[in-house]
Amino acid sequence: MRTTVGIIGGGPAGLLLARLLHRAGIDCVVLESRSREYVEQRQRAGMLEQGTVDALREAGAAARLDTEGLVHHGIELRFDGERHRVDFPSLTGGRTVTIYAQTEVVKDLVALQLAEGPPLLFEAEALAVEKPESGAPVVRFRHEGRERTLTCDWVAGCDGFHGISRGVLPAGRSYTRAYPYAWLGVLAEVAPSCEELIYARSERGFALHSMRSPSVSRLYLQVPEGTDARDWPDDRVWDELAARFAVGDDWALCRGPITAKSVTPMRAFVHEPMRHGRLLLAGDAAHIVPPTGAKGLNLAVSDVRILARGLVEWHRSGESHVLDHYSELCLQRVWQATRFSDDMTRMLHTRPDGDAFDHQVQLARLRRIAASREAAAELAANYSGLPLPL
Ligand code: RFL
Ligand code: PHB
Repeated sequence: MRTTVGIIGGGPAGLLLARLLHRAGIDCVVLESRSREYVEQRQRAGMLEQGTVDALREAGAAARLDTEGLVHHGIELRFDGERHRVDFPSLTGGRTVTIYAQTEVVKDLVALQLAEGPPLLFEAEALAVEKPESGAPVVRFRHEGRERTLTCDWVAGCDGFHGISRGVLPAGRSYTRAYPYAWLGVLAEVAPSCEELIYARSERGFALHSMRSPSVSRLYLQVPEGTDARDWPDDRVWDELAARFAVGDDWALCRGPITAKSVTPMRAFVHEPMRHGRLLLAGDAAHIVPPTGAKGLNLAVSDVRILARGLVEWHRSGESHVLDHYSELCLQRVWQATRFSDDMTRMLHTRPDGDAFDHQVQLARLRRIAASREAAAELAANYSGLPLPL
């Protein structure tokens, strides 16, 4: 097989890249190791920045997002029994965010891809990328029991944190941070108890109230690293959430049947550079952030926007100015998002070795956001999404 751009991974990064290239008349092939059912059900992100929504619109993939997405104008911070709302439009010159699950973004992109092309192969596992320094890199992959090759002009490694692409790059430099706690995430068949997301800091630990639709809630609890979800029966989850969200008024948490439960470790990772020869990494393949800032999916999309621009420029004019600066262009935004995610994580979680000093400093940070327009505006600008560097 031969194509212009070989895309490894059919998550949001790979699927959106394929769609943007297809719209620009550039052919590509997407190889996804898992089945369609698996990628469409994998529970993950829910918050889309304005720039992510715009990119999906530009890709012609926002029809359902525009009708079913929930536009949010702010978030609520809860701490010390108080609540404080951060209003995005008034602090950022009109920006909003949209709640629309990653599962739905993936379903929409897969449906378009299967209907209009370019080819998307499920259960096609990339095994290696050969000759990335040459003008014709080759992806070796396994599909329907056979080993095959895909010869490309460029290869996009969009295969997530556990993929093979990053390992093809020469050593480079990696930065990691492991946080000493994890998140227990649940999906519940109950109307959200709030109109906007609630980020709660309590002495019992962090809790987040998010949602998927007017009838489905998504909630998270900080739990110790290594927690087994089976140790958290539904009543225990609801009791702990209610205790962490408690405020001094008549707000109440609505309970309902829990349909999914999973534990996610909290870590940050950045690999530099994001390009080697004709292999370019995008999304979780190159970097991950703790989910407290809701940045992972949004960063994957901003990498892909830059990558698509570079590939379109190269295809139309033979120029590779954007591709030559791909890594620096992406990493500026990646490090800003990593910094923001780290700040939010530290401000809201209780450390197992934390003491009264840590507790007071966290509260002082939260009170500063509640009291100062400048501090709130800084949070709002980062949360709703910093501009693309081009
Ligand atoms: P993905 O989604 O991991 O997709 C990579 C795809 O590559 C496939 N693959 C291979 N295919 C072929 N050959 C191989 N050898 C392959 N190896 C792997 C995989 O099967 C997969 O389909 O990466 P991508 O596309 O870069 O997208 C990144 C996002 O998925 C991720 O950053 C977000 O989900 C992170 N995240 C959040 N991001 C946000 O922007 N907002 C949020 O609110 C948010 N909440 C979250 C999150 C992540 C979470 N977890 C579970 C880590 C909440 C949670 C709990
Ligand atoms: C989600 O809806 O899954 C979600 C929202 C905000 C976050 C993390 C996850 O910070």
